[in-house]
Amino acid sequence: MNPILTAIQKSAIRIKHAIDVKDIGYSQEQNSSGETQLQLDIQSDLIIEEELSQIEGVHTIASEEKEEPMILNENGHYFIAFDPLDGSSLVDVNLSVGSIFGIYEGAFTPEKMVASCYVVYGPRVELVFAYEGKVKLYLLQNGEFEYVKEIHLNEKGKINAPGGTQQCWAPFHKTMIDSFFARGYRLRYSGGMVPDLHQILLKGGGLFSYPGASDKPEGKLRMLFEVFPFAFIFETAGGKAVDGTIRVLEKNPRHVHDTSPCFFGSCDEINEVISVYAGQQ
Ligand code: AHM
Ligand code: MG
Repeated sequence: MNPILTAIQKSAIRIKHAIDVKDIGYSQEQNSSGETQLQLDIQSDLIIEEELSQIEGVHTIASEEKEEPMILNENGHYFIAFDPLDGSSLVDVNLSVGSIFGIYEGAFTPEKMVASCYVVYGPRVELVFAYEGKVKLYLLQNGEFEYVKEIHLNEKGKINAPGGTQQCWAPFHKTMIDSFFARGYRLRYSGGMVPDLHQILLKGGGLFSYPGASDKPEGKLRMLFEVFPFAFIFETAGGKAVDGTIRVLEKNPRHVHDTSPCFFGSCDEINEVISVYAGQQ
């Protein structure tokens, strides 16, 4: 697992550099020297592909930026699914973005998941890695990721991060979200899944939701690239991740880009989601 973590760290340093220097959103095709400029998310995808290609143990990669999985080494046994730059449209307005990784042994199915990781590119670059029952936070300092601490969720938090288009929510979903606010939960939603979930993890708990709604019955977030990695991290940190009814890690996408409604949080809030959604069946 160490070589994979090292490859992710190297990718993160290169992606951070690309975010810092690129004028994405202003020039799309060519830079001043006439070189083709790749969109930042494509560039991030290529960086990660390049770094993971150098690790012998990696069998297959799947990326939000690639239509189909790509076999790197038939003799490897790790399968890695990643969203190279989640929330990339937020770079133009200088909000935080992230990279997300799910690491599997033998196949892209949640029961084969062995580790998961994300990187937040914010005022600081931080990396969170869940493996062998622990969730660890690292901070990029002087070109290296230094271990900071373990992350544990409390039973209950104070943050409410409700995703999706409100006018398309089911009425019972709106009532549930409103009732959290009525009990003092504070709105924290940037539109970047990585910083929004990072905040809930570091502040001890709360609720992030991206429900199925009339405009997107299966939600927006992709199981392999966004939902499973965070579900693994939340469960390892002592929280829960469900689709409203069942653990998201009990679902199996039929296609690599399939989405699912999702709710991440501490146990108290997620138990409430399950009971509200059960009342609607
Ligand atoms: P992306 O993969 O195209 O960047 O979209 C994913 C992002 C998530 O980071 C975030 O939680 C969600 O889209 C926000 O969606 P919305 O603007 O509908 O609330
Ligand atoms: Mg994404």
